[in-house]
Amino acid sequence: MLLVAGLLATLQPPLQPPALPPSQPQAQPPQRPPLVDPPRQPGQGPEQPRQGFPELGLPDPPQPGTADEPVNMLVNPSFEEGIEPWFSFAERNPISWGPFTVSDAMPRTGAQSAVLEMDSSKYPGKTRIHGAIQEFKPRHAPATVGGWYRVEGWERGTKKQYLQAVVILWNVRERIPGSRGFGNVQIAYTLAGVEEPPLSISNRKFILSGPPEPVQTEWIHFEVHPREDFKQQWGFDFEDFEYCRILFEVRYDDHQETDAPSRGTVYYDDLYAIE
Ligand SMILES: [Ca+2]
Repeated sequence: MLLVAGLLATLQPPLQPPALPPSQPQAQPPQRPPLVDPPRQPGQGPEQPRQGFPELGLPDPPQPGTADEPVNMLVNPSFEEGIEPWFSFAERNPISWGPFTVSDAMPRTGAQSAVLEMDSSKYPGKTRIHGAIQEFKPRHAPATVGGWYRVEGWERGTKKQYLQAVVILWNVRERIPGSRGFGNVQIAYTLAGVEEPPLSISNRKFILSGPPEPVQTEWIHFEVHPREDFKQQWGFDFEDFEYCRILFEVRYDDHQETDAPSRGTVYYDDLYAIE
């Protein structure tokens, strides 16, 4: 109907607006408060993509702004500038890691998103991780980390095949309660694909969320609260560490040669980390 109305409107001669006296003052509409950004909304859930309907979509992700607004510590969070400064370990650790790309195939906002293509038939080995990584130096673990992911072509080949976001405090120089000398602490938030912790790593705590099988062909919002979780998991509010590393991943572990292929394409877009 809108299209028809638009066509009709283009066919009709434009109506002349009534002339107003030039000196008549116009009443100003009241200023509305800014819309609340999605990162401030707790929880997670499916969300309709806004592709093609930007004027009807959700508010934009947080941008660096005034002191009252949360500042996203991730640079290039919507992948509009390409890959940098995101990176992966595909070159440094090709035994376990695979690459990711940035493309215009499936943006959530803007023109691009990160693309993680998992396909066990292309790689040997039991473990394969595709992840987009960024590092920064906050004073504490970030209070809030979130963003959107989208899964397509999910084929389960093994039980441990999942999406997760990992927050690592690197080279903690404080005494870590309950530990025996390791220098970094991690929380892995599973986002979809597993119902129990997929690995046992002494300095990594898992916090499980999301469905056992990922929702497909929809952008899914996720949001977690690492600072509170680090305090709960370790009983300590870490402050003296070298930097924080965040990884947004899709991966599999313990994939056997006799298993069916593990496949899936995962897009990430509009990621954020707020101190
Ligand atoms: Ca984008």
